[in-house]
Amino acid sequence: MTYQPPKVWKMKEGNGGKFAGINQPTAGAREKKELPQGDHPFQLYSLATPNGVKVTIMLEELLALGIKEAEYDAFLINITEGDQFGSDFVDINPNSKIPALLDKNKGNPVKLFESGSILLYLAEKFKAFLPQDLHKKAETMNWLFWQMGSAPYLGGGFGHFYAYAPEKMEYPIDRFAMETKRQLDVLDKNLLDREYIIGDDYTIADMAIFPWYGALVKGKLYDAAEFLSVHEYKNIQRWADNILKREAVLKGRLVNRSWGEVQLEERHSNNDFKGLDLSFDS
Ligand SMILES: N[C@@H](CCC(=O)N[C@@H](CS)C(=O)NCC(=O)O)C(=O)O
Repeated sequence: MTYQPPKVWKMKEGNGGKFAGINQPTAGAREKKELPQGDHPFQLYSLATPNGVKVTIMLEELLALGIKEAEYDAFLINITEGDQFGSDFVDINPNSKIPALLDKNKGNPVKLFESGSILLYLAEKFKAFLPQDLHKKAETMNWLFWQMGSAPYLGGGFGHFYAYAPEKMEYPIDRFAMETKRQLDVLDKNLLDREYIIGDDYTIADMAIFPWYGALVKGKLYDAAEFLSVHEYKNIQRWADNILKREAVLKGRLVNRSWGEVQLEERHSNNDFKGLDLSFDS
């Protein structure tokens, strides 16, 4: 390692690697830009990355329960084009990251950002996928917040240095591969005698964890299945296979997907899934 940090860090052209075009050390809107709005109670501005998919799975699960008040319009936010820095988006999420959700809430709108916060909001609003029992609720929260705190090591740490950084560097790849495998082992041990993350109940903890760790063990993240020996995590594999049987999950993964063979850039009703192969990439 030959790099010597200067006394004061300054942004250099291109030092954001693959995401150099969008990363800057400042926050706030970069341009005035309106967001479209549909007729449904919820307006989602997102992309089918793991953080985005958590929310679309939840919305599709709520609709599958017959909760019509959870109907939503999903609009595409193209983060490589910088849509997350438009003024309307920043007004909902000052952190400029997908997912962002607007609950029209009968004329008294609620702005929502951070996927964990959105899951919790929806679970409480519709009294679904969050057990009321004190112990079960506490455990759901534990695992929801575990996901929010852990996935940045998987994504921003391991994924960034293994898949995106302009050069392969042993130290960070080693450091974050070890941490990612430790996290996988935590999950695998937890799932040893449990069907779902907290036991018998399928909750927002499963919806938060699946798009990251389920995708990872199924070889869909960073092309890292062999490198991380994901086949060893038998309990996570079984859990992920089980979750992938849920139609709401298959639908949720597809919403705001703008790449690959099967795409659905915007979603406005259940009809939008007609004719699409929901089992893509499974
Ligand atoms: N902790 C946030 C993370 C959101 C996040 O990192 N979103 C990424 C896509 S997965 C994003 O919008 N990146 C755009 C950017 O960094 O400018 C959440 O869970 O909602």
